[in-house]
Amino acid sequence: MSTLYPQNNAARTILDLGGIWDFRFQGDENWQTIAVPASYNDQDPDPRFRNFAGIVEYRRKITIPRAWKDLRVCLRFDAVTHNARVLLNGKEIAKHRGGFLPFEVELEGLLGPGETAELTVEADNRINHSTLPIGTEGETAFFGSDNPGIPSVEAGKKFQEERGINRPAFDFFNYAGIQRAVRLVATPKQYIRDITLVPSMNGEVRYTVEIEGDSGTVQIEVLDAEGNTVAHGEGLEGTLTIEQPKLWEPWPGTPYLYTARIRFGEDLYEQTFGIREIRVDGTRFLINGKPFRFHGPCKHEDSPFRGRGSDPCVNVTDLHLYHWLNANCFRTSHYPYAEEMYQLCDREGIVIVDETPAVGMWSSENYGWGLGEYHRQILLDMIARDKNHPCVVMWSLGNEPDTDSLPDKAYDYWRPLYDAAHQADPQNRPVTVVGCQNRYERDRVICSMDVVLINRYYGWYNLSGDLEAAKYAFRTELDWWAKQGKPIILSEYGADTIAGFHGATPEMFTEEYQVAFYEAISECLDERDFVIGEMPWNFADFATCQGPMRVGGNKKGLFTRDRKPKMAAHYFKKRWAEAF
Ligand code: BDP
Repeated sequence: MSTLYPQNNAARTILDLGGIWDFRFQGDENWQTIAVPASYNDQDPDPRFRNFAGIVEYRRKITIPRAWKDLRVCLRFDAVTHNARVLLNGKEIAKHRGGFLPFEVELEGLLGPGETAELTVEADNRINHSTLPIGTEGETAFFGSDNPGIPSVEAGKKFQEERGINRPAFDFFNYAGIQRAVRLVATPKQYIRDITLVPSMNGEVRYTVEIEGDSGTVQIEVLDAEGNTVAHGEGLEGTLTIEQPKLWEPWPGTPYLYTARIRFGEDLYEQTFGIREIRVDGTRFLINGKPFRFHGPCKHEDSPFRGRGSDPCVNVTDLHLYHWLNANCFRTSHYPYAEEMYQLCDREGIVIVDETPAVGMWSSENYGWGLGEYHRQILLDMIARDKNHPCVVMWSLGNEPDTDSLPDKAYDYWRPLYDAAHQADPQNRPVTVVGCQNRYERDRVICSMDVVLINRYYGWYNLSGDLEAAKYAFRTELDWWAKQGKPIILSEYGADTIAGFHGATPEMFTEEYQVAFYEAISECLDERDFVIGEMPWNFADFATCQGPMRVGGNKKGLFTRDRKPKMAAHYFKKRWAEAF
């Protein structure tokens, strides 16, 4: 479903419903206070907030302004994690599956101008074999401490299950709730439903507009950054021409943005876009015909207090730290981020690899769980949401699936998704899926992608602490990739590092080891032309579920969770300053 990002303009009005809502665990009697948008998990010290698996309820009153007469009114949720049910005065009005993409519901016939109703949102944080990301159902958790087969431990697991437990098959805290904005949006009754823009470097912009209603023809006008009209057209689709177009260039170039102003009857929508072309040519990744090298750490949506909750201050601070680092990109590991982050990256010139929430598929059994159709739908919704952003240069179908145990089965699962992404994307961006450290020579999926993205932990999870052996092993693998003729991005590599923990001898967990680790891997990367990118894991320390491998979360950040640089951040700041 495509739902245009809410906009306040001469024709449209937004009423933001952020603030303090009522909250309770379903089944409880009493309500308490909770902030929206934010994950609920860190807003109360009661362990239930961290450990609960099930449905929580949010409640508040909403009123449609009397002035919104003769308008179409929608309730728009940017993301409710993971599954949502929306009720108005106790009556279900919408349901949504998946925790990282928007949905909306029209209020026509449900609530009129001047009327007030009680809005309830049920958010279900349960993860299992039918959700993306995946939760385990009894099998040994990847980051857990369960020893399979020991009767007493098995009994303990059963005890947990009877009481309801979430076991993530992924390495980030399962934050949940209303994590992004909720808004009432008013548009004219006959309205613009969707806009698709496909710009070319020669200044031609193909456009398609979808409308609801028949109140006249569509008018489209393109404005440059100074507000001058530089092209205009008419009709539901066509091609506009901008003379002497200014290109959208990744940082440190100028990410020049145009605005397409679309009018239809009483309605108006302004869609920003950038002119840039993406192409994979042999082992090169070209942006506007120029070879582009990706260098920037992967991220999470993760910060103190808010958990995964969207916050413009955190987003701006993070991107300014990307500039400070001389980084030019990130991957939205491991789910689509809040829309405001993409808008910001459009403006800041930070390039994005946009990833679905298909993470935790590390067993070949996943292919028997019937996830394919749901996965496809999420992928299409993500592309529909993000298709016009110049910052998005590649789609990632998912992170670290099993692709080498049953290579043909894996191929049959991933290939149709690859094709679907190409078909759905009007700009036909390159498509990838991020590979885990595996028997790469058996794999048919990863090497068939447009760009090969591989996560490698030589010197950390394997050959731990021995960087000479790590280099030798990594070079052995790179020799193999050299023969495949593909562009390669090292899409994760890193070492857990306790900020302030030092050693004259660089041993694991010290800041010195993190730097030595990155120096060693850089050495191998710098020898190979076909390596077109490096994305250290991770930008900042982040929250995970509890487990014997995690001391207060994942500590592979270049920054601490409160965004203080470790020594490795300074290492990359210097390395990347020389990389342009
Ligand atoms: C990779 C995963 C990532 C983890 C990372 C780690 O893609 O989500 O956080 O390992 O272990 O396998 O730090």
